[in-house]
Amino acid sequence: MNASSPHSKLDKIREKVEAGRRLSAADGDYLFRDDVDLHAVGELADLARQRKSGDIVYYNLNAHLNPTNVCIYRCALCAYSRDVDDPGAFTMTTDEILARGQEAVDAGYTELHIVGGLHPDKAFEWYLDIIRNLHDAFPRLHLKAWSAIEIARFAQIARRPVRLILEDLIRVGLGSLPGGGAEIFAPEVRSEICPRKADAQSWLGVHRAAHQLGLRSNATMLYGHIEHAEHRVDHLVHLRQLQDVTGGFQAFIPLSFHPENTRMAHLTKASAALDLRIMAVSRLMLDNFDNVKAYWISLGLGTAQTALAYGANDLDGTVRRELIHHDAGAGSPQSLTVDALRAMIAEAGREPVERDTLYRRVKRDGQQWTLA
Ligand code: V47
Ligand code: SF4
Repeated sequence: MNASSPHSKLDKIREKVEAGRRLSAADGDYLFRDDVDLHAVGELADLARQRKSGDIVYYNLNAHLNPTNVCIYRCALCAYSRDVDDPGAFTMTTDEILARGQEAVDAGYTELHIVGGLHPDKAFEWYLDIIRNLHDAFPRLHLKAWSAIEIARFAQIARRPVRLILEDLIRVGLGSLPGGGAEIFAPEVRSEICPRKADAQSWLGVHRAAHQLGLRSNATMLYGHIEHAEHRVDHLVHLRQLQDVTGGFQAFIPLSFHPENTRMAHLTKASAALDLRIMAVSRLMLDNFDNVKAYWISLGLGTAQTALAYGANDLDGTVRRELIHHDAGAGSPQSLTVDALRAMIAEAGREPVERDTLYRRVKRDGQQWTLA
């Protein structure tokens, strides 16, 4: 029986999706096969998306802030990090950081997405103060900050449990956790692409603790390097399991690996076909996630817009000042205007809706905004 014959595996998967039943890991493996029609997989994902969010596609107004690129981990996947003495190493001052907050507020942005490197000379208090200073100065700006890798490291250097680290951060103004650092959970892949990073259990443990404290968070998966389909499915199943327990994830963001300027520069970037298949299979497997983001910085504008027909219901965002993907050769623009974002969504036949970080609707008059 081939992939498209009547009563094929794909038909059985279609029946499950139509009935709103959960797909198995074996279903996920199957959908990742090259000989399974991409458009058919996309159509199923589109049905799953339509059920969750109808015609709405969310976008938000955000900027990125990377306070330092100095990092002791120096992952093979990373084009962004530097050693302390390297040319191009930087660590921002408090004034520079506050100026970025002011810039975001002046532009009417609702969110600052803050992640950086693990600096050998900075204590947890340095990272804590970044949140405190920004929140004190700009209390309406949502601070989505520090990946689970950073939180796990803070716990190590401060010799305190993750829960207490998170409580400190919440107390000074942390709004939510971004989804970075998940990469691929499988240890045989992790040991090649980011051997020093916190492992899967730590990443999941940080998000579990955050959810238990009432923080919402996101989840990512970095693909298009040395991983195989079974690693992606394993990754998605781990996320789905934790979401079953906590319900604290807001969005999933598949991230397409950009090899340029990394120690894996010999690899070729994933094709648009793989980008779209991963978007679709993610939407189908993560039946308990409300939102799947097309991160245009990583996908490029064309593929991100097409991804809206392959399961994505969120186009992140204005994304001013992004460094991590651009340092790795992302050819996408530095930022998008709101008009451009809205036009991309409308052109795809969907209704653009501005959200804040917690997926509440935003009512806007130029730079002024309130929750709708
Ligand atoms: O964890 C690093 C990835 C992530 C490369 O939560 C790379 O809303 C491609 O997590 N090629 C950081 N990817 C970005 C991230 C993110 C992005 C957008 C939205 C959200 C959210 C989170 O970027 C890292 C890593 O997985 N990354 N280097 C690279 N060369
Ligand atoms: Fe450091 Fe993150 Fe780059 Fe790894 S990916 S070297 S943890 S900045």
